[in-house]
Amino acid sequence: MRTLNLGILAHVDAGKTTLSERLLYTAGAIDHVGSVDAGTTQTDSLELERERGITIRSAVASFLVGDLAVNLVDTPGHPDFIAEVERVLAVLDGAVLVVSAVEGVQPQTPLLFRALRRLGVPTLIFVNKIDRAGADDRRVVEAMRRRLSPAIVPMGAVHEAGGRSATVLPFPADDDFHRTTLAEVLAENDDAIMRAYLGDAAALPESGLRAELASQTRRGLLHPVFYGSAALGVGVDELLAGVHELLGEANGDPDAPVSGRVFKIERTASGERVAYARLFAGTLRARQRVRVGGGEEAKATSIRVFAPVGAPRRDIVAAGEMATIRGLGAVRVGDAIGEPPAGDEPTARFPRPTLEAAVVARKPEESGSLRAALSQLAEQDPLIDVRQDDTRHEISVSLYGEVQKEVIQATLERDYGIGADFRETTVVCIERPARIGEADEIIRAKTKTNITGRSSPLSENPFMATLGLRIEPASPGSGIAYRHDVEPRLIPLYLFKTPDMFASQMEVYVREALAEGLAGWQVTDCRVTITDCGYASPVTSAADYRRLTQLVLMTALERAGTWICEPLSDLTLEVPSSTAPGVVAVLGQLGGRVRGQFSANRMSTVDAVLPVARVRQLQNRLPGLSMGEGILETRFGGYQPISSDPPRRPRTTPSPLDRDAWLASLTKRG
Ligand SMILES: Nc1nc2c(ncn2[C@@H]2O[C@H](COP(=O)(O)OP(=O)(O)OP(=O)(O)O)[C@@H](O)[C@H]2O)c(=O)[nH]1
Ligand SMILES: [Mg+2]
Repeated sequence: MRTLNLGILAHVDAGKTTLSERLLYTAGAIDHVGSVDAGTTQTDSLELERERGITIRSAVASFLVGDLAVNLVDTPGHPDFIAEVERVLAVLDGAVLVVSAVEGVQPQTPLLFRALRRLGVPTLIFVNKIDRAGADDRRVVEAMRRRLSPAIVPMGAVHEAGGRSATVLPFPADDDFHRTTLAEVLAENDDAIMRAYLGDAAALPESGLRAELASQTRRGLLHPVFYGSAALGVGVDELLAGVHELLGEANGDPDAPVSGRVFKIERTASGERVAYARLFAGTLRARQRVRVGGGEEAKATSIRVFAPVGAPRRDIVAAGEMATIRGLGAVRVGDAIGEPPAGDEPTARFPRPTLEAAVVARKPEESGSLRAALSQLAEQDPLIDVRQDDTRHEISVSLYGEVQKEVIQATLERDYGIGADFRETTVVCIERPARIGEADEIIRAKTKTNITGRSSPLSENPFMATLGLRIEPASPGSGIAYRHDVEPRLIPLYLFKTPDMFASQMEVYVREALAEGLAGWQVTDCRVTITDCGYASPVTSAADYRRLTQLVLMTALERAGTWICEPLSDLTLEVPSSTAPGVVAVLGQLGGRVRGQFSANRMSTVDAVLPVARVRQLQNRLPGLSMGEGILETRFGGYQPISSDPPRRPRTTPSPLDRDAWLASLTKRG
């Protein structure tokens, strides 16, 4: 059977879960419609989701439309749970981006749309909530053309928007307006249509336009727009037909070697890990052994394939399908199953968390279990970074925001029986090298004089290899770039097989070494070059290179110096115009910078940048400043150097710059 793995994505509260429920109902997979507000939907199944009426984890449900089995993945929209969406994006064949007809394009909308484009996922748009007061489909389409893409094509017209009698009429095949819009957008990517369009638009055959619409939608070049009300079930039939007609299906060779990806991990009551995976190639049977995450093999003890209701239960998953798999040992979210899927690991490149907070068990004797529980949560969510510092042994977790913090706290309490409190939330800074720094360690020799002309401590190189490294600043947001500049004969091929394998292993070591910089923050936006290399076969081991990378890179970094940079929020404020001067003044006091301001209908919109650390303060003061009418939207806005008294973060391991303590800790850790 043909399968389509379909993601439902949107800004928080646009109606993804309500739409998912309606699609399941309309397709006949469930016989009554649950509601988010009553906590009775299929996809919001966690107790916390039902209580809060908000999606926290992605969830899969299947239905059949025509001959197409659809695995629908409902995702969370709240920015605190963006990590969950990132993983799902890697396993989709198509997506429906939901946009509210009242709120229109919201901050997460362009972010998600761009990620879908980058990953080439064919995307339909559903303009939801046409029944709500204030719904305005035309305004929303204009905003989408401006902020998402001009390549969108409305597939129908809304009548009586803004009330319970709102309906949608699909454009008939011979509707001139629709044909012209469609031909115009299609012509952008198709010369034949362009010629026909310029000559005589009426000469374009309807069937040809429709086929080209499907073809361009599948290639991600164009986005058909459907309208409706998920709550009332209006327009959902048309959307379902669009999914069937316009989106492609999964393809992949079931006879090829197994290749898949894990996009979600759940734990059973007894603590067993259940991996949600999508297969791109091959066929995996229960009790078959398969490589997990590029490492060891594990036996898939049981497999449950996602399939529409009524389909026989199968324990064999084939290319294109999704399944839950048990028995895969220490499997983590994002792991490859079998061969890594072709191409690089797809990442949506969403911003990393910019906040963190220490977590303390209310009963000191539960500190150990708290750490274990948090590590389990981090397995399910690789963007939750759990760390424990080396001196105070305090546990902290990285966070996207307060809602995520509350959810972690409630999960610890309910699922693990651990009462825990979060200390104050602080920001996660980064370090950027300030200048170029170089260092090296020569095998069994005194260290050389470095480029700054000062000599290094004359201590013996404790490792059996030579390594020289240079670190230099690179443009903001560029991450860590790595290259090597050494002759192949200096590379220990008996350890790494090929120069490329040496390079990729060294890159892993470099990233590891840059996890904590001079002030304890992640070092980034830099270029690292290997300038020297040497070994003594057969005593030199890979571990020598790993340790030397830590030592040499930190020494080079110390010479370069670092800028400690704090995260910024780009924000949009909407306030009554009479209160705007007061709001702008407070923005200034908080260290913000206004980038633009305009007023219309007695409301002012202010675009500004503010350090993430001050956003809470602004949020707290906004109601008082704006007569309770202010609306604040924030997005990640990059980093800026902190000029005075930048914060330091306690390290999780001794610094290689404190050579004796560091070497002692290596012996202790083995
Ligand atoms: N009037 C109206 N309300 C809707 C419609 N669709 C959803 N809602 C309401 O909007 C609210 C949010 O709906 P959800 O389906 O939970 O939205 P969501 O996008 O899944 O939200 P998150 O998963 O938390 O991001 C709920 O109160 C729904 O009842 C609609 O078509 N019309
Ligand atoms: Mg939801």
